Amino acid sequence: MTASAKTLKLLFVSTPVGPLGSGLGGGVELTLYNIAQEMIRRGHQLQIVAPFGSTWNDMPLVQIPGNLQIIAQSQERTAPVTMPENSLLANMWDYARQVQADYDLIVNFAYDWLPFYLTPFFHQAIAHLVSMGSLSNAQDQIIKQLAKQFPDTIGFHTQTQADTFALEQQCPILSNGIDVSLYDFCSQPKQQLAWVGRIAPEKGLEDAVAASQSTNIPLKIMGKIQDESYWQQIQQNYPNAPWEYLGFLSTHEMQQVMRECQALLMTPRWVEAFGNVAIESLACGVPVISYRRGGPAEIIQDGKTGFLVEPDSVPGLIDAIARLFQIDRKTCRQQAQTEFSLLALGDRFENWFYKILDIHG
Ligand code: HBI
Repeated sequence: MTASAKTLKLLFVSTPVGPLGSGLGGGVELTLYNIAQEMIRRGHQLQIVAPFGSTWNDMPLVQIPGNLQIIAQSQERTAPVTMPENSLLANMWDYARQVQADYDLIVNFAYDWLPFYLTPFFHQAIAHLVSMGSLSNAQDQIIKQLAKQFPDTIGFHTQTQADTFALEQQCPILSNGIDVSLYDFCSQPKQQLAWVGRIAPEKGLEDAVAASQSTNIPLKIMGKIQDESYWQQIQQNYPNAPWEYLGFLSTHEMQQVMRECQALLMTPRWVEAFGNVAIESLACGVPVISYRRGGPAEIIQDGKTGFLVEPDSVPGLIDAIARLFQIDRKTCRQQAQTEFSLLALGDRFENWFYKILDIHG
């Protein structure tokens, strides 16, 4: 450890939509876990403020009770900020307020109004990792307001995602990363496709099922069912599609299925902030076929590590599936290893933290 690269005392405050390990937190759960793991490996001290019932027993958690926050993507753009009684979000941030003097930096992983609003009331620095694109006017406004005061403290995953907030300031773009060693390369896939993600309208699963029905290539579906009626509707609309739902799997189990697929299909209806599943797929050597929308459009090297398709075009997906022979699966794995490793992720986040604290690494 060089003299200037200081050991930090970090307090990570989780997303309040579900216990860590439940899958309800979507991509931000994996992001939080990976950054925490890498900061600990680098010798920083870390505490994670997590919802009660979190199951990450290999991480330093403080579990806070309270009622979950409504997921932001189910709200209207003009929806007012809502707080349930005995709000978990409020309880987590009251804890953070009480212990803030014990830490050099607090890092917020919630896509909620409160932590952004509270920032000027804290005497400790707070970094915000914005985990989704623009969804509501109230959230846009509070992010805009904070970006004016502390532009270095608002981090995004991709420029496309940051652009949805139309900020005047240029804020840090952090990409994302995974522990590539957890994903096993496979050179000879089976005749099957993968779709991985929260089963909810913004993820556009129906298009992947439609493509599976048209090509008659089996589709392995993995992820948390967040919207049951949406899932039921898909099953009714595509009764003959050869899909199989495998549930919400651990990273190890998911990659065991993913790696044997010809491709991952990504069908986002919204501007996906990043798309963790895209780099998980690349790590397995699996090309990604995705709508040219949001994070995946900045990750996939069109024609080299997958294909970018006209948004919402099922024929586009089918055409890309027919061209998969053009992709060298080893190139996919290599991109994950160079751009999206834990080392690359850790450098980006550590440099962000040092910059906020004005420590020159
Ligand atoms: N909704 N209100 C709210 N707060 C969050 O932190 C949140 C969310 N919806 C989804 C979500 N976080 C994560 O799944 C994404 O950030 C990836």
